[in-house]
Amino acid sequence: MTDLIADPASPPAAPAPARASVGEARLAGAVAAAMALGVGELVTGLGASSQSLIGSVGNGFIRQSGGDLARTAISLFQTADKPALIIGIVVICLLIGAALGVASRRRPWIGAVGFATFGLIGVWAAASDPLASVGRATIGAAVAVAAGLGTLTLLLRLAASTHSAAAARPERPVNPERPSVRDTPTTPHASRRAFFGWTAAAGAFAVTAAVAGRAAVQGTSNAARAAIRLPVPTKRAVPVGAPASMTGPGVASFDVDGLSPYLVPNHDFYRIDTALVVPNVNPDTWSLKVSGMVSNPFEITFDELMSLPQIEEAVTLSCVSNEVGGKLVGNALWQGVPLGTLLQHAGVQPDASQVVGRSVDGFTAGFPTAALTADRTAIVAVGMNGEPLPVLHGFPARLVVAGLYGYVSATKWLSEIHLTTLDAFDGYWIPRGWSKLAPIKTESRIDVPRSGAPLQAGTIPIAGVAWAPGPGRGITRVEVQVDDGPWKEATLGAVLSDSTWRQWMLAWEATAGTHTLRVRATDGTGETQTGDEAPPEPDGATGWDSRRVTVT
Ligand SMILES: Nc1nc2c(c(=O)[nH]1)N[C@H]1C(S)=C(S)[C@@H](COP(=O)(O)O)O[C@H]1N2
Ligand SMILES: [Mo]
Repeated sequence: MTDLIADPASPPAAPAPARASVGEARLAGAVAAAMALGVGELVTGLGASSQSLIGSVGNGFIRQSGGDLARTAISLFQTADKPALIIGIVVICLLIGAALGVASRRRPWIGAVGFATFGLIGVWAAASDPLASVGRATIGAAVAVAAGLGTLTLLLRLAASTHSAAAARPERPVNPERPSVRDTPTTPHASRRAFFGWTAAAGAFAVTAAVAGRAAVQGTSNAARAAIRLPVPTKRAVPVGAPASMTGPGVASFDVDGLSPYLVPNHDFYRIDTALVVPNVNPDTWSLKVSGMVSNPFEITFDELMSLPQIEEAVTLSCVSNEVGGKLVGNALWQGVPLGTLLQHAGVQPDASQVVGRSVDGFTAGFPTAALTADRTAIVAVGMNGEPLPVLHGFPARLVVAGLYGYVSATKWLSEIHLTTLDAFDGYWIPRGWSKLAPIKTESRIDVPRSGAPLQAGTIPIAGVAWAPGPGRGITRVEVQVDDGPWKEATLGAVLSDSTWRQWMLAWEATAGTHTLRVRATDGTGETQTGDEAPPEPDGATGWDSRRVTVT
């Protein structure tokens, strides 16, 4: 029986090691994940890599879900959706971090494996992201993993020391007359404070690192952009003595409140692209290749491109996913080198039938060489409305081809112009269900009266824009119908070329009641816009824009 009695000389069973509570471990893990993300942004940003790890992961994510995105509109990744996706990725990372923190309380190796996996996913995503450099991503991921794991280990230890201090408390001598003695760093109160203090500091550092990393990247292209002076074009889009509505962005031909200006200011211009993180291109290291089925493939620097004669033209750009009455269309002055100049220099082989623009981010858009007739404006643009291209609109250079939807022609952040055949290559959106040939359809839109606006009987302007950009097209007639009345011809604004939209206006003698307004346009070939309704997919929406208004 004696052997059942503990030998008083043997050491007592070791007490369970003090651990962070589940809540503390969760917090520590989330902050450690934030630290990894923030440091990753900082390292990739200081490396002046134009892609961040988070951006690469997001792009990889989009690629992986490509099948599902096939059925969604090109407008899916409009400006508003991008922050949502980035925030989603960050939140998921923080949640996984929190779970890793909890698991690491007992098994620290789980945290190590988890963070290393994070890093590998970042490198894997970068490897298939044309914007990212795998070398920089690897360094960034390694430093990020180290920072994340280090943060997790330190915070878990700090939290654990809280509890060991708590456990130790009853044994510690307490001097009731001098309670402040307990306020040493090993007391539970102080070490809890230390834990939360360090947690907050780590979180703040992580956010600062991320912001600084992105700012470093954007600073490079913003500074380069600010230093650019556009050369005087050999041909200006705005003739001397042109009406005020054409000489600058933001002005309309008709004095109607709410009517779209003839030239849309850059900051109001619609933006569509697949880029989760906008490519920040440094023009000093950027170059443009002309390659493929050409007799003289070549590559030019930004300075060389800028030294070639430039033209300026007004061209209306439209997105194929624009719904009838939608806002994914705009008109601007584009300045740059005619695409023909570069193609002539390259010597396009007679068998080539497709021009493919490739972006630094891997996006591609292709259209038939046959579209490049002498009367079609096609520019490698470096300027928009008199300024260097905004970063969002393709800095330092993009393609603008009059009359073709953006997804087949208007490659932003252009890096290569590749000549091939129509059969040999499909641009980005083609396998995703969109038409290979995509001329912009004749469309018209009512801007005013706005729906829901209070209207009073009397003369009310109905006004908007209509477009059928392209050689031999342009808008020649716009008609408005009120209820089931006759189609009435609207007055047309002036245009700079057949490549732009046209403002229109009709003074309506409105009577009290609810009315339906409709608009339709006719292009330069005499063809009137169809009233048959079709969705944007696969080659552009059709139908008449209409609006119900109530007049009192
Ligand atoms: N690199 C790149 N260029 C791109 C795209 C893109 O996703 N990536 N989208 C195209 C589409 S679908 C349209 S409608 C136009 C829009 O140009 P904007 O954003 O300047 O209006 O850009 C085109 N160029
Ligand atoms: Mo588009």
